[in-house]
Amino acid sequence: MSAKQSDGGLYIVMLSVHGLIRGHDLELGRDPDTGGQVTYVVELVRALAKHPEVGRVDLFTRQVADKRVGDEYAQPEEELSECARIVRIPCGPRRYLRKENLWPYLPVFVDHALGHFRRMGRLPDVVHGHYADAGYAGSQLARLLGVPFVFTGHSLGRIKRRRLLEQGADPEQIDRKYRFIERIEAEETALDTAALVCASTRQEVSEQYEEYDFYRPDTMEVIPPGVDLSRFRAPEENFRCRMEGEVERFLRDPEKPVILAMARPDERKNIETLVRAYGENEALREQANLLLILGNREDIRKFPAAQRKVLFQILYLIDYYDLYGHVAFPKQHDAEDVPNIYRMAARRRGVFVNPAWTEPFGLTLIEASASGLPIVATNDGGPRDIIAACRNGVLIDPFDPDALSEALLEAIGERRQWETWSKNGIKGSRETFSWESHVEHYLAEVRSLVKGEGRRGRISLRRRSRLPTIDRVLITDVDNTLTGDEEGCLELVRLLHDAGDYVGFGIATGRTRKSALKLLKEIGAPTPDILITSAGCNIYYGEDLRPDRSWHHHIDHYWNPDLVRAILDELPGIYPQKKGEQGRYKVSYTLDPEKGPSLKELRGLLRQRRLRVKVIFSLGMYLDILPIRASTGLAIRYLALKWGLPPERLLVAGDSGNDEEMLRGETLGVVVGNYSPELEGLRGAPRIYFAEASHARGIIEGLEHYRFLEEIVIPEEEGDTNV
Ligand code: UDP
Ligand code: LCN
Repeated sequence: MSAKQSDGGLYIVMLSVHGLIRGHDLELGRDPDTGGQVTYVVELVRALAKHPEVGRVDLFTRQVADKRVGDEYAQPEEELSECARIVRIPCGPRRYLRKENLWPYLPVFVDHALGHFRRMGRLPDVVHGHYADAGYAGSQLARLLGVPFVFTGHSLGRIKRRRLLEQGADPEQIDRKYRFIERIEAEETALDTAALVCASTRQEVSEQYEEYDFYRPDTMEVIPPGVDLSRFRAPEENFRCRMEGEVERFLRDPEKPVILAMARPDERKNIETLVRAYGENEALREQANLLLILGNREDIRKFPAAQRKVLFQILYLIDYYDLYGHVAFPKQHDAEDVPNIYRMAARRRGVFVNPAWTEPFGLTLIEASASGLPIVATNDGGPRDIIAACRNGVLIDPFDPDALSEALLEAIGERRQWETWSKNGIKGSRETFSWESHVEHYLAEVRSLVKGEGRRGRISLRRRSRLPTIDRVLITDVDNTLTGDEEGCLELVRLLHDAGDYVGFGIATGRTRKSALKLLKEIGAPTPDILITSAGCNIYYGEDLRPDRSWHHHIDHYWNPDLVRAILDELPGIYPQKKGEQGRYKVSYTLDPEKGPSLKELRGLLRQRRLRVKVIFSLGMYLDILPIRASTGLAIRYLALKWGLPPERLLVAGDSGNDEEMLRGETLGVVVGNYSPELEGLRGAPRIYFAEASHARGIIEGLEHYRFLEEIVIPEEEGDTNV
């Protein structure tokens, strides 16, 4: 194929939420969130955009407006090429936040992304999320839009957590610091949703994803990343560059071979062990200088604690071992210097070292290889595959400083071997790690997904006009939100009635239609304009309760209730609920936890039979199996898309854990005063109002808080002032 299929070609949306992403001079290493993943997504997007089959690639990232970072990170759009761009999506406060603090804002990101598609009038053919945070956001988007989801983990929470625990870390402390619970849960959701998981190494599939409940090796493909060969190449004979002077001022004998390490200042990169090994080995100090490139710094004291700790420790060790004259630790470098730094080290017959505790891939290693620099690297995922493919170095145990020194001495000490490794790296990196071959492999997979899924169950963006007079809707849970205070409920009904036809009344409940309607009648509430039942399985409209058939069509995808029943009916300790509790999209049981299988076993059994379902266990006994795409949160977003209602015209009220998903996001949330403790985590989340009053009076208080029945006012949102 030659000409670009701009309109007809594939439309791919990549999501990479955290860190600082722009189209030029990437600030890699500036902070722990701006490293290999940022290089990877930007290079992948550019490479995909060159392919004739691809019509458009958008890279969605977080919009940041903060005087501590460049203005371009606030720009809503940035062109990367004719058919690729960065789209910056609001996600909570405008200021720059580290990735661990983004969790409460991801639903907001999802709502804004949906708004973007609505404005564009076009849906992507595939959504691809990178890392746990975009894995979660992307799963939500893909489930709702009905398009295939692709996931790349980059680095996995369970593995990092295990490594930290092996080193004696305190579980509670690390869970708090790294937010492992949210991260791992998001990774599980992403794996559950993904039609394709792109791994960078074989080990990632066989040893890392394997630790996850939703491990499905048949969805996983090893597609190693590439290296930009137009930037990284071997040095010419008399090569010199700007950085030479920068480095020479640190060193007594600058022409000695260089041991180069380049990494984000992150404790996982284990640069501390490298400096100790170097400091303690006299032969090494004699034979080589050490060059450390650990991002850029001005005033270390202004860095976040984790980064500060790493940098102070390195400076301390340089002083402790008195490495002055032997170690170069430049304060600044820019993107253009990076290829030159490798070349500078290659010209001095040096070695690149990466002693990280774990390294999912390690782009620096293929950059170094392509520059003709042999490598010494940790015996883990990426380095294993890279050294197997390039035969240009040694693997080491990152916890053994003596082995590290030995390997470094070997790499620089033997001239012939150095030559061989250098040549092998240049050749091997070209043959095995190119973005062009990555893209070919990737598109072969994506093509079959898009073809396989077709347009079945895809959401249509055409706006309907069946809710002609309604321009805002209150959607509330029933049990204990609308019910519990009869008089309050009647007062709310009166208020809505008096407000007129432009305010819609919606219900979202786990109950079936029949039982919800019966209860509404008992408490004197009118038939709702919109009724969402069975935890998001059904949507009905108006007095005559017309079902939304396209929603059914959408969630029907992957749904096979007969097979669910055939599997579960056989098991001990599980008993089907009454007929009235069963629905076309709800298979319900009571489960005796003493006699029956655990939830993990249950999920495993369903997965083995290739079922993609939601398993919900509540009140210690009720077990509901629902279609994977059914949820009240997604049903509400579907309504917003379908009827063209912006999220701020939807006020959502609830009281308990199963309302959490629908409360989050850009809609206006109200948690009534009698809420159950599991909603405590919503405090501080954007657009969530905790009412003082309970039950229906709490809803009334929420309506007043947002002036929902008048001109809607959203109280000032946290963080907007810090621009
Ligand atoms: N990098 C850089 N300057 C630094 C540290 C890293 O430019 O001070 C770049 C490096 O060239 C590579 C990326 O950041 O492109 C790091 O990727 P890698 O996969 O090695 O590690 P990650 O940061 O993803 O853990
Ligand atoms: C994250 C990492 O830690 C690296 O090992 C990878 O190279 C990078 O992401 C890109 O996938």
